[in-house]
Amino acid sequence: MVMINSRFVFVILLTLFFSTAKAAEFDSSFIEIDWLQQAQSWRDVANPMSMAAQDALGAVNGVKDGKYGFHTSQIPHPWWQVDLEHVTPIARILVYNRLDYAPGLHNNDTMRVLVSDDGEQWTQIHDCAGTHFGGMNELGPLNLSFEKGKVNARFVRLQIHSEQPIFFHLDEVEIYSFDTPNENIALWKPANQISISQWSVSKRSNRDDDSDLFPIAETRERLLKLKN
Ligand SMILES: [Ca+2]
Repeated sequence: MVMINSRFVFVILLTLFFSTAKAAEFDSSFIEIDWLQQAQSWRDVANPMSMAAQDALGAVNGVKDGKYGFHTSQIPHPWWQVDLEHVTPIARILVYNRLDYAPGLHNNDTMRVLVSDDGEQWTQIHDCAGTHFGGMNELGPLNLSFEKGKVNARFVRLQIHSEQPIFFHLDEVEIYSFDTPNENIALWKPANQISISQWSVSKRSNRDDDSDLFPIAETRERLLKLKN
């Protein structure tokens, strides 16, 4: 009789232990998710970024896989641009084409490259003029090199020259300056584009994660330690 009671008590205690552990695990996970969602909403209010700007980051996110990094709607003369944040002596521009969608493979054959100091007055520095370029394939990206002092600009805009509505999509854009010739200075810089499409996707930059507004990464680590 005593044995039965002991086993019974043991089972009850074991059940209570796992129930409590499960509840604690659920609570900490729930709190963490809720906290992160709240922090994200605060950040969105403090630093609103249009969907076009969020989609445009896909061409400066360091991912080169032959797929589209951004995707505009079907529109005449569609453009994409990046803001280098200050006037920069540009040495090279590399443009990686999207390769995974045959009907759109030649959309960028009439692409033009423009630069600006203020984002309003633009100067054309290159015209593909019907010449096809590749990307992460044997053909390789559009590879433009400039003499020192020839191209100094803050903004770089890529634009398809087409009166007919056309989709604009690229894999990635890299820009190198004479100041730091081995560093892609376009990486995670603010970008934008003329419009969005049903294929547009929000991308988040590493810089967003390091926002001073709310230490999301630090808080997440702390909560995970509490949970364990
Ligand atoms: Ca990309």
